[in-house]
Amino acid sequence: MTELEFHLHLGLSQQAKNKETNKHNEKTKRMKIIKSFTLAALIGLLKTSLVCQAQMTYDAAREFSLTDNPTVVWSYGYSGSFGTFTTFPGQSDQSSALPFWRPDPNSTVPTVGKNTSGQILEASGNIFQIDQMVFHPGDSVHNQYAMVRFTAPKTGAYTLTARFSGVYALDAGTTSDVHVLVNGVSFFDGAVQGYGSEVSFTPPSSVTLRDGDTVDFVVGNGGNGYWGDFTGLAATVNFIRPVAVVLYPAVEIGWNTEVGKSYQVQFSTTLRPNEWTDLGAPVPGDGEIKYLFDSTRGQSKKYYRVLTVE
Ligand SMILES: [Ca+2]
Repeated sequence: MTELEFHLHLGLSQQAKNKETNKHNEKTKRMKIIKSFTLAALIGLLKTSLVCQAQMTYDAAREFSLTDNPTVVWSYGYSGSFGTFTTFPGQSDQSSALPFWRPDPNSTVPTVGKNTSGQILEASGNIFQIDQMVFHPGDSVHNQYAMVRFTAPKTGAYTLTARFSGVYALDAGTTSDVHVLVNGVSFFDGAVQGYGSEVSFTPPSSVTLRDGDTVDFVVGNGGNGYWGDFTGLAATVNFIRPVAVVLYPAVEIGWNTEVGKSYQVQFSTTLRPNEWTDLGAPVPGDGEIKYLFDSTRGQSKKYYRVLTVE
């Protein structure tokens, strides 16, 4: 293989992406006309939809379930690897005043639970407020995170709030690391240090989620051991409006070809020598320019090259 042409860097700002998209649309007038009709039709649907769509607030503590996991938009789980999620398999102690979800009947942590006793509970140095939702990371052997997951029931614009608080009142109190992830990628990172310590997060603008996208509320052990790391969680996710049209910039790669030669397009997100991946199958040359489309949705940087395959 020999490298034929170019590297195309897609580390574009949203404004630059829009500019590129506009250029592309100008070149493809026929497509633009079709898109205009499509958008007009969708905007009509959006107006109709807005009349029927009411704002919906989902509250993790209010909707906590001891019996169902997942329950509507919420699920309870854990992770030994940051960004992944395993649903608690179903064990919960429903006879306790402070019932929890757990990985198995023999484990106490990681866990997610709620004080449903109707009174403030004090246990093993923890002070659980009435109706407070709490979670606790796993032990020092497994270093697991405890997680509460919101799964978007429909595509739209959402706002969200998260407040994490220290629950363990002895010694140094709760010492945990807390996070909000969107589709497994960190959106907020913070730390709770001490009983009553609070860390809050509210994004400055709405977040667009598609049907099935996830928002995870996560607690870890803070890097200093898991003992006494019960952390309170108050989390709400608010559906505020539907998004009928979502446009993402993509890339179209074109290159000159020769008869008798074959061409392989590859992409990389790192530019490291061994981290190139084939984009589709080799393309036989015929003397004309060949084109290939690729999605860049969700990727801040993507590089391309075209190789001749002898
Ligand atoms: Ca800790």
